Amino acid sequence: MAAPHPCLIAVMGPTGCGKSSFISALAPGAAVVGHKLVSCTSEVHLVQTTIDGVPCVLIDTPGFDDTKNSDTNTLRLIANYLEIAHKKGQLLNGIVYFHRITDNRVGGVTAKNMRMFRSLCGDTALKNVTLCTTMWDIVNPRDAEQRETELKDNFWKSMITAGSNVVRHDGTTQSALDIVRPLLANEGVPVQLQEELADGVPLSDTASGAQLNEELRKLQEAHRKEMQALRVEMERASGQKLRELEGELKQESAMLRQAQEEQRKLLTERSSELEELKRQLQQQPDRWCPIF
Ligand SMILES: Nc1nc2c(ncn2[C@@H]2O[C@H](COP(=O)(O)OP(=O)(O)OP(=O)(O)O)[C@@H](O)[C@H]2O)c(=O)[nH]1
Ligand SMILES: [Mg+2]
Repeated sequence: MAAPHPCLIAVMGPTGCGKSSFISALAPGAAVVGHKLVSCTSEVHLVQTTIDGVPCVLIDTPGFDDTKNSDTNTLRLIANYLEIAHKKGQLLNGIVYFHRITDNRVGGVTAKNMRMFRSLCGDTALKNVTLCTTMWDIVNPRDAEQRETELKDNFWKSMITAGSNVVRHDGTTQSALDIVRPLLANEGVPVQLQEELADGVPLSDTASGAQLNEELRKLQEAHRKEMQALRVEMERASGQKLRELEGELKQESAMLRQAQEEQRKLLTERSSELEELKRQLQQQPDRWCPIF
């Protein structure tokens, strides 16, 4: 008889919010925790462990706005892993989405990560989602509680209504276990991205692909506006100031090209990447759970 599927838990959220630390608390030494301003996890990492006797695979993912990887690469990577697992009939028993309670507003990168997560997850899988806040130890408790209430009443309201849970993680193994234990009993669900890919929808046309496309369009618009403003300023500048503005214009122009390149890359076929990933996964030495 085939071995039962292990429990599959994806860990997602912006860079530096404590995803790998959480996994390390459950499987010491298995995940790489960052200590610098740059992103640490730029690849998807699979961590195998046993929790209360239940074999588990934890998927450590990079966040969008990773300093080492483009958002397009991040989405492609996550999509490749999720597609392979789905094809093998392995659904997600839990998805833990991380958020730093130290963030005093949900804007920029934090908001982008939430939008990307929502479009990737869809609605059906929300019952298996745990929204987990970290960094409670370095924030004024009253401010943090106020932010948590705001998240629950606003940004996370529809997710909570659809069955998502909100928890606090204090960094300890006990806290990580308390968060994961309820997920072990969940029935697996596909996320929207997996269903779309299984239906043959190209990544760029999936909800998360379309969301990323929109993020890249807005980014290009912002760079174009900035370049326009710099050109106006340059007309009145001379000497050192002019050279500085020319440098800034060059930088903006490079960032615009990069965003355009990312948009193009979103459209390119993934079949060879998928084959390469399958080959790599099959070569893993201790494949006690053939999910991937
Ligand atoms: N004070 C405090 N620091 C934390 C907490 N959780 C994580 N950290 C620290 O935050 C930094 C980033 O943590 P990681 O676990 O690497 O974050 P990540 O989400 O995996 O980041 P990426 O891999 O870059 O996406 C590390 O220095 C951790 O030690 C927490 O609850 N409180
Ligand atoms: Mg990490």
